Amino acid sequence: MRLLAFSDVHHNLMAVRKLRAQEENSFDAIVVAGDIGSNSAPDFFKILSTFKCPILYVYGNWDHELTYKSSFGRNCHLIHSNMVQIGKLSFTGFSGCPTNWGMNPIYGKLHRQIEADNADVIAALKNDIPSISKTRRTKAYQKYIAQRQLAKSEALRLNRQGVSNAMREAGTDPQKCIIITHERLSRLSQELPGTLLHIFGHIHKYSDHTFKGTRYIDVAALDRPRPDVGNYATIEIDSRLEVEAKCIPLAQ
Ligand SMILES: [Mn+2]
Repeated sequence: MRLLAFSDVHHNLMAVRKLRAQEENSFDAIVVAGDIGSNSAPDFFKILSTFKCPILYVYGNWDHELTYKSSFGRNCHLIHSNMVQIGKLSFTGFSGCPTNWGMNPIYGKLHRQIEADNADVIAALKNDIPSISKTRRTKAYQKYIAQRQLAKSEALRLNRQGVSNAMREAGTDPQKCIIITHERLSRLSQELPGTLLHIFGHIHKYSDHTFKGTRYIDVAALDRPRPDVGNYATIEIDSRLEVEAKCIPLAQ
């Protein structure tokens, strides 16, 4: 099993074209750990679709305008608490992150509930422009703001739970499971001990380390390439995990 993994393109389609030109058609799957850039997504997936393998992706905060029903082609699979099986490996994870959950359905549901609970405050903010500063001093307004803040971390908790549930329901062996998210998942060793590999991005650097049997690989340097570090990775998964980090020279 050979994977190509990268993240945080931030509309930089030139980097993706270079990456494509540099690589052979030799992957079993491509993993994209979010922050494609909402408007660039159709072109981005068009380039990647020239690889003849499935593309597994999650959304990040830069993808907040993309719906969870968009289809970028039959080979492209949005990862969102679902399981995708490729060979002997299972892929799961979730889309969106607390920086901006965008259209994440779990966050959307929480958000709608808060809007309904605070309809009076929202109406006062909209309609009563001369006394907006007065509204902002009310307890009801403070409560509304506090609820909106809390919804971000609650969405994270529920999305994490969605991944655990999906793995449990599918009877997935964590040692054959790859978890993809935009932001690194903390406490993974407690919730899903023995997970084979966690691929993520968001913090713009390349890093690769192992903790309690799980390999953590941050592949988020594509938009800010440095010659001394990799900005995408090819990952061989057999009895052991071999990672080759690569760099795209963006200088002309
Ligand atoms: Mn990000």
